[in-house]
Amino acid sequence: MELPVNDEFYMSLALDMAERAQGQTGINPVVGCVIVKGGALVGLGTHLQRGTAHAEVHAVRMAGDQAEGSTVYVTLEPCSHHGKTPPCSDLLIKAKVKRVVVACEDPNPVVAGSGIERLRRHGIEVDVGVLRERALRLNEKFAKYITTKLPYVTIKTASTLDGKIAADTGDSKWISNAEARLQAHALRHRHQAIMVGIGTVLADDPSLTTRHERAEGLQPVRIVVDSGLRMPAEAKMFKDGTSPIVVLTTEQAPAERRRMLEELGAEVVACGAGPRVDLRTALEELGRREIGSILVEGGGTLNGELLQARLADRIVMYIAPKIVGGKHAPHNFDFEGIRRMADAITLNELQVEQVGDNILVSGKPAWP
Ligand code: AOF
Ligand code: ZN
Repeated sequence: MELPVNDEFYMSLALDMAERAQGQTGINPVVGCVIVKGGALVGLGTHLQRGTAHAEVHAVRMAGDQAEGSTVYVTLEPCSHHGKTPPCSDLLIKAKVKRVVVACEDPNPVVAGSGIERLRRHGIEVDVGVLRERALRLNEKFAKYITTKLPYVTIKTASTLDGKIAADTGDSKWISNAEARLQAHALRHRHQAIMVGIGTVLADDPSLTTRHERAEGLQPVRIVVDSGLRMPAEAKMFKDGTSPIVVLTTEQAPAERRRMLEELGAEVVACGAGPRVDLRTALEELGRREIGSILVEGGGTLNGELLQARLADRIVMYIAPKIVGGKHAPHNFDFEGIRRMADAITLNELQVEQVGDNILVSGKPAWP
């Protein structure tokens, strides 16, 4: 199909580039930039890593003299502040570009519209909102972190039709199909950390690494919620040394267990006086360590506690067409439960998709 050559045509290219950089910019957003002059592409740029050049810098450099009088497509409002790099709006002004098309405003309070304003003040035509929804979606994690300093929390589950994440016996290999499990690894790749409860470590001894054909080098931080510090020294996680391990516990945790885990290389963080890990404090602590997004891979207790504490931003559920029963088989969301249906947690912006014979349901939880 021939795509019409219009603003969306170029903005979607900028968004495609940004999309591919997901998972490698840390707490920074992913941003793409495309420069067009006289109906031809003259510059392309993507923000690749925190601390390195912004998307506009790469694109303007590539365009060289052709930036003058050009149209610049950028997926996020050009910045106006001196962060780790100088302001992009000044760069575009200096390059004498004619028009800037922006997909969405920068939610960063130090920018928040001031980049657009600065461009306009210098006589540059600015249009905002081309493919806005897609751009917002792309930087949801960044938006949450930069406005709250709390990491964006995605809960991912794989359950049976009757909501179980294992059989009565504990057997859980496998519930979801191979394609769904591959997607789960891609999801890991797009988060800065993976979080599990100690129950999952004791039951499955997971390595919590991203096994993806072309993403070997980029491993999320591994976080274990472990109130009583039951984490065993033999855990597989300690063996591979691929990425940092953070163990979240309470001030009541036994000092000698703490020392043992620290000697194995884990960072142990006390979150509240106990007896359970205070999850809100935990997220604050992780935010302070510049962890801006977390993929929670259960089990049911941690998932349930996060829901109850209203700390989940997105839920992604793979549901397999299996029914396993069992009174004691663990559920994907284990918590006390609501009393009236009117108090149920609901999913907004629901998306339903079929992944082979599995069903993928995702959305944003909302509390009444
Ligand atoms: C842009 N283009 O490509 C990106 C922007 O510490 P710094 O200098 O990297 O600044 C980070 C902030 O800059 C980040 O929080 C966000 O507000 C903006 N990111 N802006 O014009 C880009 N990555
Ligand atoms: Zn910038």
